[in-house]
Amino acid sequence: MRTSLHRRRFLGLLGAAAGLGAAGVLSAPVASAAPAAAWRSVAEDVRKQTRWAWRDYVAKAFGHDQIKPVSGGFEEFFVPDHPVGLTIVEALDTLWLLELDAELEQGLAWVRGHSRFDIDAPFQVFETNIRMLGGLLSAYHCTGEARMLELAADLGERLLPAFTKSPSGVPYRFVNLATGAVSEPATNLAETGTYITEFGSLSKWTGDRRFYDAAKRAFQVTFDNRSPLDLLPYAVHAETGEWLNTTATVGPPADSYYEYLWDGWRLFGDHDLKAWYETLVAGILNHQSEVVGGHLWFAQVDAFTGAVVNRRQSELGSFFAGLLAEGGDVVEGRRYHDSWNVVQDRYGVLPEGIEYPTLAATSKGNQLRPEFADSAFNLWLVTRDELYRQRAKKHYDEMKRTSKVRYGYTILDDVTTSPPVRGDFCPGYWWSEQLKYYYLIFGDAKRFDYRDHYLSTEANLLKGARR
Ligand code: IFL
Repeated sequence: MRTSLHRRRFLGLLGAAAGLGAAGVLSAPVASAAPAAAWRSVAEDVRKQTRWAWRDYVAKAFGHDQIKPVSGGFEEFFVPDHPVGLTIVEALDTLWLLELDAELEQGLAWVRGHSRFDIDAPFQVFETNIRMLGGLLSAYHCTGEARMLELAADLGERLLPAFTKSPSGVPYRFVNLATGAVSEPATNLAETGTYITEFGSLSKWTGDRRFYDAAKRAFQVTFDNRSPLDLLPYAVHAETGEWLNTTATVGPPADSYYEYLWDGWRLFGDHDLKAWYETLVAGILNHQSEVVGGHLWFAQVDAFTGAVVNRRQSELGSFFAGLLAEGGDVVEGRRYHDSWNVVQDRYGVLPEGIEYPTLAATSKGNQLRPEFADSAFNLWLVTRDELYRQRAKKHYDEMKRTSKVRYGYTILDDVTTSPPVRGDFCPGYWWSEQLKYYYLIFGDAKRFDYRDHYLSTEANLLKGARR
């Protein structure tokens, strides 16, 4: 835990502005519980929606990375003309958890027959890791099928040059999967530090330490370069390890860097990662938090002076509420989720970006985002407060109301109009994230260990499958 000085200062700020008791405990009553059967029927509905959307994906876009659910077309995610079955790989552990076993077998059969990674094109290392490597590893964890681990090991090997060819150990953004050629050294925190759980699982399951060590080194380089305020700017150069800007944010492109410090500790018991998480989150709570209109937000600040750079908040930042709670800062996590809940109440579907003093939307679309449901799920796991199920239910209902189209679920281009303006695209993460969070929070999934589990930033299940 961070020092009591940090904690007292922060709670003092919250208590004064937001009516917290002396112990820093929220005074709002815990919402009353709906009968378990009512929640189970919502979970069953999630399962029905998943099966329905999967059938349309198979009919219209099977093997392609992502379906265009309005037109019934498709598009690739990593490289044009090089599908890697992204939606299938993202969906595998969700299908397993939801006990959609016929659909799971369809997906596994495609992967067995078609997945190969000797592709002569640059792939984004971060996205390939969290989506493809994580998807294959979670499929292995859930099904025990050795082929999934073989494919993961092959892919991990092809990603490794991004780390080993970098003089500093901070990974390049792109690597050619066939040749190992690296490119784009100007990178950011998320693309530097979102590897330890996938690479670490690969190390654990193959006995090859190189993956874990590469992921940890990238953390070490950036942590050692922290500012005197214990903050990290978000832009970094892979070859030198030097900062390319001075702005600190908890949103993109930094977000999952913090998540993976905590997760690396949780999954592998690495005390360095825990200490680094606590140091940096103390810096964030001390220098980035502010209460505006009774609501807790995290400003973007200059990492060296603490001066506020702007008061914009990305929807992706809402994941931080759940992370804070997981890391022991439950009061702050709850408070931050309350802030985002005000945005959900205002817009129905969260806009991609807001200016938090006014809650005005600065980016009006919504790319079918999971973060609010993700943090509701994590807060529910930590507190078991029904409030978070109710917020997740509203998220689910709003998604059904606004995003359900002929062949599945689509992104929205503008959530501020009524009805919202729809796009024509379903991101791969929807299959891995929302469907899983909803099912697990509403149901009592018998294949999921609610007490001891790990879901990655992409919600890939790397621990806690009950086979
Ligand atoms: O890929 C998803 C994942 O949750 C992440 N960043 C953004 C995506 C979802 O919004 O880490």
